[in-house]
Amino acid sequence: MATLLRALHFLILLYVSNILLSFAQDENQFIYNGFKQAKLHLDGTAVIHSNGLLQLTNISYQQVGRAFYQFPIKFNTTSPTLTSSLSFSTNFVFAMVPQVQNFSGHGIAFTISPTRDFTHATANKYMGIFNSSNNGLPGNHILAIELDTAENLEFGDIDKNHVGIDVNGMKSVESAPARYFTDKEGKNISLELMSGNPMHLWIDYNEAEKLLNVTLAPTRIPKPSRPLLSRHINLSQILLESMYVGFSSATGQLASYNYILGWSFNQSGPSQSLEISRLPPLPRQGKGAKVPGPEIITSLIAVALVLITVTGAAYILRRNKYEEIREDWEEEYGTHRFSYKSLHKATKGFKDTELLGEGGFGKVYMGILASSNVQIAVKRVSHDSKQGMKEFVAEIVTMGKLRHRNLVQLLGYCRRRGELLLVYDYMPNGSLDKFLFSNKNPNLNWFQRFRIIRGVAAGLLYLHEEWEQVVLHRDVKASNVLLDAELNGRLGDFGLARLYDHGTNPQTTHVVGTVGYLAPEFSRTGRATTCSDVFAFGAFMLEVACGRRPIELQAQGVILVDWVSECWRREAILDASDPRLEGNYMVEEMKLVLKIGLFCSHAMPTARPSMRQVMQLLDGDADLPKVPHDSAFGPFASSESSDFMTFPFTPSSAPSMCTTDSILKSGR
Ligand SMILES: *[C@@H]1O[C@H](CO)[C@@H](O)[C@H](O)[C@H]1NC(C)=O
Ligand SMILES: *[C@@H]1O[C@H](CO)[C@@H](O)[C@H](O)[C@H]1NC(C)=O
Ligand SMILES: *[C@@H]1O[C@H](CO)[C@@H](O)[C@H](O)[C@H]1NC(C)=O
Ligand SMILES: *[C@@H]1O[C@H](CO)[C@@H](O)[C@H](O)[C@H]1NC(C)=O
Ligand SMILES: CC(=O)N[C@H]1CO[C@H](CO)[C@@H](O)[C@@H]1O
Repeated sequence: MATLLRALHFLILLYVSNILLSFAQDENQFIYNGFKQAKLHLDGTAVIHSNGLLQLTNISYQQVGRAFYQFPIKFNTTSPTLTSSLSFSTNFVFAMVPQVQNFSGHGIAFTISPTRDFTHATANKYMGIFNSSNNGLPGNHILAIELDTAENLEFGDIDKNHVGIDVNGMKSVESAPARYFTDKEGKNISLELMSGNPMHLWIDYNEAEKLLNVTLAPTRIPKPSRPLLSRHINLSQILLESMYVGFSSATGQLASYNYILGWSFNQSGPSQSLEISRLPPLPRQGKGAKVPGPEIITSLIAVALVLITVTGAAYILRRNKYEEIREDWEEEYGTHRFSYKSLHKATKGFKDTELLGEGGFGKVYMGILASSNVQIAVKRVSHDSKQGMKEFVAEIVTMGKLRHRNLVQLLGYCRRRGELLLVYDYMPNGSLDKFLFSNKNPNLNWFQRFRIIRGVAAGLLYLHEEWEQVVLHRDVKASNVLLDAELNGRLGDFGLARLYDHGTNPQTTHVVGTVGYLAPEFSRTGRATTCSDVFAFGAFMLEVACGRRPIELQAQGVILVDWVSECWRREAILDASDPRLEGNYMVEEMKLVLKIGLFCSHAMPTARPSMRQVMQLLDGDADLPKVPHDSAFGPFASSESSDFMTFPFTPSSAPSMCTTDSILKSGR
């Protein structure tokens, strides 16, 4: 009897709560913890899975998926009898799972629009809400909050991981890189929208303040106290009386699975909080297919049991092959982490035929990522010590953020026992030294060489001065300069030398670098600075101009700097130029390069120019100082041999500064 009563009690409760639920879902307030019975209008690639997960896009290219609340919402009414206002508050949980790490679709836009009919809108960068002819027109009456994972320079995008407020077009009126503020730590923490992890977004507009706030956070923490974006905006000029609210998401040349897990909306007060634990789970990564029905599941389980037994044995045998190390602290680096399996596949199992070369740090293989056909170069670096790995990986991720036309882009990494794999953009024309010193490749003409020197100088200047932290290269040399399809010079391997600083005993000075490029003070102290990079850059310039290595061991140890300064002293500096150019060069440029090369090779670190000065000299924005022909240059020139010149470029009151890198000190 008691059981019966309890059951009845339960049924009544269920009934009442259902009534309350449907009551709550009136037209200007609703909450969906999963979309099982949601009143949504879907179009394009959008589907609702049987577990209630709303999927906007799959990985097909150039597609749009949209989901809008079925009923229009009253916003901007002039009728005094209606209380509808412009204020609204909404929050939702979304997830974007890339098809391939680092490569994504165009993101998701929360959209308020006068119509649900977007037949004329296009995919790709217009996110399924605008097209090339109506983008930016005030007649659109559209407000969108974009979670943008592609960088479109024409829309002034700041990066490929930002949140923006869009009014009537894709050019955001305000945007910020994805991040959230923690009160506990009192700082902003970056988020990777395309990490595949669920994230929470709140959008609040208050009519009285005319303030639109957008707040982002991971789902495990409550709403941060400070919004990511806070913008004064007069919505009465944008929103019409009857508006639809919903989501639009688009793919382009690259795609991702974009999901909404739950959504809450309210026009009269703050939107209700979602119950994170009740939200539908995401499918296992990469599996976007619908969940099959129960009959199929039963037979699948039977088949699976057999398969598990059979493959179990095979798996154990194969496990070693793809084994890798992952630790908890790596989780935040989601998209920078490549699986060993994908790299193994891309390089055909690190086959010798895919070997591009072998550098000081390990072998480099060429590969093609199976899922995206993107060409990559994979460097296998052996690394035994566990100590310092965390800092090093943090640095790799930081290096991945460095972006410059003249740097080889680092895409990500993977770790295994005893080795580290670094994934870079593939450079079709290989390294510069192959062109300079092999007879197989066509020789580079002076125009190409000068452009490469200028490019590498720009890349190094970016590392030293233009990025937010000082990054030292530590191993500038011709074999670390790679050539892209247009034969632009790009610096590779930046910062890698630090790997050997971590985990080694700080007492033993462990000199990493290449003989002939090492600044004298660095050989003595083992301390790298911007000045020691400039020294190596000088050796590199001379190498390119003269077509000779900095130290030629065959020719009885000829030291290139000494030889060039010898030519300089004889007032015949052009004698040092590469004979293979056969005199086909701009005399002024050749002289300039050789002289700057000498200045950079000065024995005294602060007497060398900075990379900014080098750049100004190369661009003709500054003139070379007049220096007597008997000046002492080169790492072995002693200060007594003649009047010791400091680089007269800087006023003597402000000598060049030698800075060491700050990457570790200031954290990520
Ligand atoms: C863009 O969309 C508008 C409707 O908003 C439509 O009239 C126009 O033809 C479309 N233009 C293109 C190029 O598709
Ligand atoms: C928006 O954020 C500001 C600053 O934190 C706050 O003062 C304001 O009340 C917020 N407005 C809404 C509608 O949440
Ligand atoms: C954190 O981000 C907010 C909003 O993007 C910005 O206004 C603020 O200056 C940042 N605070 C810190 C400490 O970086
Ligand atoms: C906002 O726009 C409406 C309509 O154009 C105008 O009447 C109102 O004065 C504006 N409010 C502010 C604060 O600019
Ligand atoms: C000089 C040279 O080898 N250039 C090649 C650089 O790479 C592009 C793209 O692979 C080739 O088309 C060029 O021939």
